[in-house]
Amino acid sequence: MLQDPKRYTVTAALPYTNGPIHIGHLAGVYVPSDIYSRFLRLQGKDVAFICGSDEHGVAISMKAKKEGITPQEVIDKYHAIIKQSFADFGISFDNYSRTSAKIHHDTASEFFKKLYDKGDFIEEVTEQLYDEEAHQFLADRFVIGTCPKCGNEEAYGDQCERCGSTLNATDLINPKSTISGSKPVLKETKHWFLPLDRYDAFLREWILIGHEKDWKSNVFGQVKSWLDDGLKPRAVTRDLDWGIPVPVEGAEGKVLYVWFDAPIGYISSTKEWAQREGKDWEPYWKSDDTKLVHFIGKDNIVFHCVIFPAMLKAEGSYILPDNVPANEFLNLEGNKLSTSKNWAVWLHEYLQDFPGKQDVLRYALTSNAPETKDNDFTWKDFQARNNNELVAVFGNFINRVVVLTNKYYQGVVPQPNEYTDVDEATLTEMRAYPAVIASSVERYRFREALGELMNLARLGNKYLADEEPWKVIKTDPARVQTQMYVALQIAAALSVLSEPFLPFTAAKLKTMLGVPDVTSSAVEKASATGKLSWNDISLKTDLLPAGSQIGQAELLFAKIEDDEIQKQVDKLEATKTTNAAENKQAEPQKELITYEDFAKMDIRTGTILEAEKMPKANKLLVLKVDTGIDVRTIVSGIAESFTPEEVVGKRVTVLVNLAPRALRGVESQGMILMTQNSEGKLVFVNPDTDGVGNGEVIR
Ligand code: B3M
Ligand code: ZN
Repeated sequence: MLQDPKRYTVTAALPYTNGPIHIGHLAGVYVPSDIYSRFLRLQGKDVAFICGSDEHGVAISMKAKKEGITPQEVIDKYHAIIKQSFADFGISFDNYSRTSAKIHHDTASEFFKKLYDKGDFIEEVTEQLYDEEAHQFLADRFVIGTCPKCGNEEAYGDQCERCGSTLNATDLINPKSTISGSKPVLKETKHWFLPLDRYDAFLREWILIGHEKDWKSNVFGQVKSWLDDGLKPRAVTRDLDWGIPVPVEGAEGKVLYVWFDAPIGYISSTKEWAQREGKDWEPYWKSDDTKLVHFIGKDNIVFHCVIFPAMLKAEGSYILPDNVPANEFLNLEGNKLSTSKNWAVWLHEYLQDFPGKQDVLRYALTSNAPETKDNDFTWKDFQARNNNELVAVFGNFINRVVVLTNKYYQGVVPQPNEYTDVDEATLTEMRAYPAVIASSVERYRFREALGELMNLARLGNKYLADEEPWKVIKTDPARVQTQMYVALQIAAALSVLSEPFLPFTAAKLKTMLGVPDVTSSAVEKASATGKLSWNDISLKTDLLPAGSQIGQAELLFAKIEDDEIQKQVDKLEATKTTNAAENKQAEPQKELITYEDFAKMDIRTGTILEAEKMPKANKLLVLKVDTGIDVRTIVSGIAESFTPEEVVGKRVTVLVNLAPRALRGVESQGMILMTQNSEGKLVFVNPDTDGVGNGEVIR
C-alpha cells in the first residue's frame, strides 16, 4: 500500500449510457467513491475524482435496436440524464467525460497502436459465433448461454454477472443469439488478442503477494480464482459497427472491445480535466507517488484487477491501482436490480419524488452498503433510517442546540465557565472522531465510518439529555453557558465531519452555525483564516468561538410518512407487471416442422368439469374434462398455480390425441395447453369466444 501519496487519482466505474443510474450503481460505486474523494479533499489532498459515460459496447447497440433509434441518440439521451443526476445528487467528480469524445478515441487508439507496434498483441484468425439470420458476428451481449463456470443460463458472451467470470463467447454452453434467437454457427474472423497468460507471473507477484493484506477479500478471492483458473489470450477487438475503429491496416469493420477502450476512458477523462484546469495529467497516471484507486461493482473486478493492469503493464509508462475496493451487489425489495427489467429505483426519479432529500438516500445506501456481501434495499428501511436516525438523532440534536442558543443567548455563542469532568470527557471524546472516522474511510469501510459519525451525534444528544440545560437554566445560568458552549462545539464538529457523507446537510449546518465552508483548495488557508478543516476538530479548542453569531434553527431532516413510502412500493409493483411484459424476451421459435407434422395433432376446445389434487403430488391436479368427444381424465401440472375449485368450469384447449400416460397410477388421456402471463404465472389458453362449444377442432 502506497504510504503518504502526493496525489490521488480516484476513478468511478464509467456507467453504460444504455439507461439511467439506479440505487445499485450508487451504493456500489458512486456514493463510496464520492465519500472517499470528499474526505481526501478535506484532508487537503490533491485529488482527481474521475468518471464519464461508457458509450460503446453491445449494450448500447441493443438499446438502440430496441428503441428504434441510433446508438448516438441513445448515448446522447442517457449521457445527459446520467451526468445531470450525478451533479444533482452531489457526486463531486472533478471531471465527468464520455468515451464518444474525440479525446478518448485518440487516447484509446494511441494506446492500442503502441501495444500493436510493440508486437504485444497476437493477431489470429479464429472461429467466432455468427448469426446467419442477422448476418452478424455475436460477441458480448449479442449472445447468451450457460456459463461454464457456474451454470448461469443467462451469461453473456464476455461475462457472467452471477459469478463474475469473464468469458469468451465460444465458452458458452448452448449459445443463443439475442438478436434473432437462433443458434449461432462458427465463422472465421481475424482479431487481435492480448496474451494475458504472459502477465501471469507479474499479476501473481503484484496482487497475490503485494496486495493480499490490503485488498478486500471479495476482490482478492475473485482475482485469485481467476488466476488459478489459468489466464488465456483475450480478444481486444470486435466485429461491430459501433465503437472505436481498430487503428491498424486490415481491420475494416472492426472496433476496439469496449472493455479495452473503457478503462482507458479514465485516462482520457483525466486529460480532459487537466487541460481545463491547466494541469499536467501525467503525474496522476504515471508518478509513483500517486495513489490510484478504482471504485467498481464486483462484476467489474477482473477487468480492473487483471485485464486493465495487464494493458497498463504492457504499455509500460503507467502506474497500477493501489486498491480496487469493489462492492458487492445491492438488491431491491428482495429482487436483483435490473436496468433491462426496469426493476430499479432510478436516481433521476428519486430526485423528483424526494426533492432536497439527496442526503437521506446517501445515508440509507451507505448505512446499508453491500461492502462485503450482497444487501437489500427496502423502502421501509429507507424510511426507518430517515425517521429513526437522521431525524431522531442527528436532526434532533442540532435542533435543540440551535433553538436553545437562540432562546437563551439570541444566537450568540456563550462564554464557557469552568469545565466539569463530564465536559472535559465529552470534548475529549469529540476530538477523537476525526481520526476514528478517517481510519474507517481510509480502509474503505464507509458504513463503519458513517456509524461513527452518528455516534458523535449520539454523544451530543446524550450530553444534553444528561446535562438538561433547560432545567439548569432556572437555577444556574452560568453552568448552562458552559453546557451550551460544549454542545455547540459538537454541532460544529458534525458540520465538518459529516461533509463526505451528507454534503447537503453539512452545507446547511455550516450556514446555520456560521461555520465557514471549507473546500479542498482552501483548506490550508482555511485553518489560517479561522475556517474549520477536518483536523481542526481534533486540534482546536474553540471550533465555534464564544461571541460568534449563529443563525435560526431550520429542520435538517423531515419525517417521511407511510403514504410516501407506499407510493414508491406501489410504483415498483406496477413496474413489475407492466414492464415485465414489455421487456419479456419471447421464447425463440423452435425448429421448422411440416404441415403434415402439425396435422397429426388433434387440438379441441373443452371444459373442466371436475378437479381434485393428486394425493402426495403437490404439482398435479386430476381433471375430468369434457372434450366434446367424451369426458376423460387428464392429469395436469398446475396445482401450484390453481386450486381445484378455481379450475372447475374453465374453458380449455386440449391436445386430445396425445398417447395416454400413467402419472402416479392415474392414466392421463391428453394435455391441457397452458401459457404464462407477464408475471410468469400459468394461465389457460382459453378458447372462450362466443358460440364455440366443446369438441371444436383448432386448426
Ligand atoms: N461500463 C459498467 C458495467 O459493467 C462498465 C464499467 C466500465 S469502467 C471502465 O455496468
Ligand atoms: Zn457464471
